[in-house]
Amino acid sequence: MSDGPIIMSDGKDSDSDAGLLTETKTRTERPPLYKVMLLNDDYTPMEFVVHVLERFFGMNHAQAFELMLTVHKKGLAVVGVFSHEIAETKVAQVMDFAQRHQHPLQCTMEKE
Ligand code: TYC
Repeated sequence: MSDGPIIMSDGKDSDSDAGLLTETKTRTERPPLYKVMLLNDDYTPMEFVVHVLERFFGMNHAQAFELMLTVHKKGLAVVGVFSHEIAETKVAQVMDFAQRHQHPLQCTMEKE
């Protein structure tokens, strides 16, 4: 007489999952992105804003001039989209540079 499966009170044999693999699907979320924005004001010279866009946002002169005019006309514009750490660095660099030149230029960031 051979030993058969041990039958449990719930009707399943004790080894019913033998050989099954446990697959866990892990969702990898992308880190959030942040818009960096420049705000218009009445005092910061246009050339200074163009210089900021060239220096900290890697734009050529024509791109920088066009975006400066957009901020001037619309009140604000997104000048780049970055990870949280890079966005914070850009904002700090622009704010520090403006303050050192005594211009009231404002730069902010916002979750996309
Ligand atoms: N409005 C400013 C002027 O007429 C120019 C300016 C543009 C200032 C963009 C800030 O983010 C700015 N001199």
